[in-house]
Amino acid sequence: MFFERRKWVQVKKLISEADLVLEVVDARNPEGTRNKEIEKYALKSGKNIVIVINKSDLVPRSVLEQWRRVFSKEFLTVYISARERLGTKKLWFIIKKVAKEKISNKPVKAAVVGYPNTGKSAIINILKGKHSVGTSPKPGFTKKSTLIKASTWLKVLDTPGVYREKNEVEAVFKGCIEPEKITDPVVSAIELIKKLMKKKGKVFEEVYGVKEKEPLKILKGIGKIRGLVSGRGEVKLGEVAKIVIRDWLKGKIKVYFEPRDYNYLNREKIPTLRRN
Ligand SMILES: Nc1nc2c(ncn2[C@@H]2O[C@H](COP(=O)(O)OP(=O)(O)OP(=O)(O)O)[C@@H](O)[C@H]2O)c(=O)[nH]1
Ligand SMILES: [Mg+2]
Repeated sequence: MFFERRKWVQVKKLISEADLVLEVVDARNPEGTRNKEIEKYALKSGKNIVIVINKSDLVPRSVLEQWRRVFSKEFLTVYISARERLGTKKLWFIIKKVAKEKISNKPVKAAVVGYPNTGKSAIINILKGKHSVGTSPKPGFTKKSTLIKASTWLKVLDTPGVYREKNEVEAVFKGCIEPEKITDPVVSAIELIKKLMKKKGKVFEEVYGVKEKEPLKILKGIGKIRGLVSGRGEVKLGEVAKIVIRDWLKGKIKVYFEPRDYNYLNREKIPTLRRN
């Protein structure tokens, strides 16, 4: 298993202290970046969950609607783009709706949780209306929690990203690790290329201008185009692999996954944890 135990302990504690949970997922792979363990924990602790599909600027609206529909069978779901500031009114509306269930005079505290790099801190900033917590293309950027007053009735809690994956390859695919910290970038990049090509065969030709179809040849091709070649004429594969992984993280490689990729359309019944 591939995860960071210390952050899990920290985030679970933060959830238990919050009134509701905003689970942020990446629009390019909403199911893959859903953290079902966190969802179960939040439900067990009696917290309502709202799924926030972020980075919706990278995905067509029809696909976002499909995701919203399937997720809505379990939790209230909204799609937004923190970068483009799209959907923020809807987000406020949904938070208000869920927060109303909390009858108290104190402001409601919403924990913003989810996989690394999904845009949790960016969402905190748009709810606050100004830059108040740091954001970064490096996954794992937020290390400590920060409580921000977003309005008279709402406090939002920024938390470190948490994931649990079976290996480094999966963690790279889901954008959990910063490229510099990957132990075997070439293996991860090759597997990433395979997955992305399966979804969109010509994506590497589109992004880098390489016509090759084999992952290793694609890496070599990119290396040659970018001039990442050693004195002896060998492509610096490790460096090229990190470039590809970084470009995937940043949304430069435009591939997204749909509910049918997760067999959602063939599922008779989506496991219902609880409706909000
Ligand atoms: N395209 C796009 N990029 C976004 C959006 N929101 C955030 N980003 C980018 O995604 C990267 C990660 O954003 P953060 O807000 O730092 O993500 P985080 O979830 O707080 O990440 P950790 O702190 O590492 O867990 C940054 O480079 C943001 O600029 C969005 O709506 N669209
Ligand atoms: Mg953050």
